[in-house]
Amino acid sequence: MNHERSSVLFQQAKAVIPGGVNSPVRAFKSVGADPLFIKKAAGSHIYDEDGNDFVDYVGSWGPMIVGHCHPDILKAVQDTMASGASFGAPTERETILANMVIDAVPSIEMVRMVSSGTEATMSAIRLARGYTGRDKIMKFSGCYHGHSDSLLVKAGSGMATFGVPDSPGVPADFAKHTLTAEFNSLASVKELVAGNRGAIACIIVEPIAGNMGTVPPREGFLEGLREICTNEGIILIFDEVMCGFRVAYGGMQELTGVTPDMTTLGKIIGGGLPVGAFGGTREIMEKLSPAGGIYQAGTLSGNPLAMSAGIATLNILKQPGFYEALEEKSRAVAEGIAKAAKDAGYPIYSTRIGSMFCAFFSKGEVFDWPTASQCDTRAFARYFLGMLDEGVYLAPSQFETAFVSAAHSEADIEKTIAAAAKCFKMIA
Ligand code: HOZ
Repeated sequence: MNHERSSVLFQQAKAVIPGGVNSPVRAFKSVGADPLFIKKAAGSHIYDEDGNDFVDYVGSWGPMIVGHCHPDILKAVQDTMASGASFGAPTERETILANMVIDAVPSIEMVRMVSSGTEATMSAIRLARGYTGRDKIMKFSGCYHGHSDSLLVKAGSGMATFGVPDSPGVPADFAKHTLTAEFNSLASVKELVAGNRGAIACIIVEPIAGNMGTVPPREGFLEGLREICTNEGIILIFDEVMCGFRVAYGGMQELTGVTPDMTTLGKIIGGGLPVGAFGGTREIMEKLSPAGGIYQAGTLSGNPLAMSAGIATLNILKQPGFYEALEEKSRAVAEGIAKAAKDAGYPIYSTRIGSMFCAFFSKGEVFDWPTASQCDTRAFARYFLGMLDEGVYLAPSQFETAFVSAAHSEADIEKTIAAAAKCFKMIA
């Protein structure tokens, strides 16, 4: 496969953009290759600058649940653009999307729109601290909640990919307020709570960890967190930036019946445009400025284009049978890849919830960061490059999630499974 033009563009980018990319995992560094520069996308396919065509399982890292360039979203954005891209003043669309989010997500009675998932989690943490009057927060190793100082401690995603769980530049005085437990271990949470009684403002968790691969919660884990938080006056925050509107219309909280106090969202609710949101009970949310005293603001918050794309996307997701059809496709592709590995004599550990899945290059179960970090990342890199050669575009890291969209066809899925069979035979 020819990558000549991508290589030239990468060299040019490296001269003016650190590492040649505007977000680290995109650089393909951990799989020992140069990134592809993308020219366009349509439905379930993306096309690079050399004219290569790929079945896409990155989906812009989650937002593209209905596929690229869906006509309803295109029209909504074009119509909105014609009346102005941004005003820095309220618009009706913000209330429409807020109401759709409130109707969908069990924990949300009020919501504030922002421009990214990082902003959403950062602001949710500030609100939890301001509301409780406590400084400490708890997160889980391998979970990633964006790149704000408090949350960049033992983080997943790019941090896990590059093996640098803590970043220089985060003052130790900030990081000391972040306690880190193990995902799926209530014992580790209880121990930290016992040692910090009355000092913890919130526990923030990805209810499906999606930034150390895809790691579902074990039975009772989220329920246990709910109970601990209720008993200890700790705010429970579900970071559903990735799984919100993805695993079900009401996200993981709808699927599990566990309702947090606050929720962060992003990705899908912006239909591919920059967006984030955080919401929760009326009592907590009304502490936010200008209703209350806890400050948070943004020039492009509630941006008209992002709101329109979000409304159009949610209207598609609400159509009867949407999630059932997506579930069927996702099951077929994840199970097909796992079977291809087994048939090749190279069994993997396969996880999936809804349209989020991961092929862990591990012989044993993966249920937290210590088990995820044992994966054979070199073998993954060979698999990734092989799949790319076969026309399948996966996230360039073992520690990311694959996303299926409604646009993936039977032919896409067959092609993916055939490619996987070939790649696993090569690795075995
Ligand atoms: N943090 C994102 C993956 N979990 C990567 C975002 C990007 O590179 O666009």
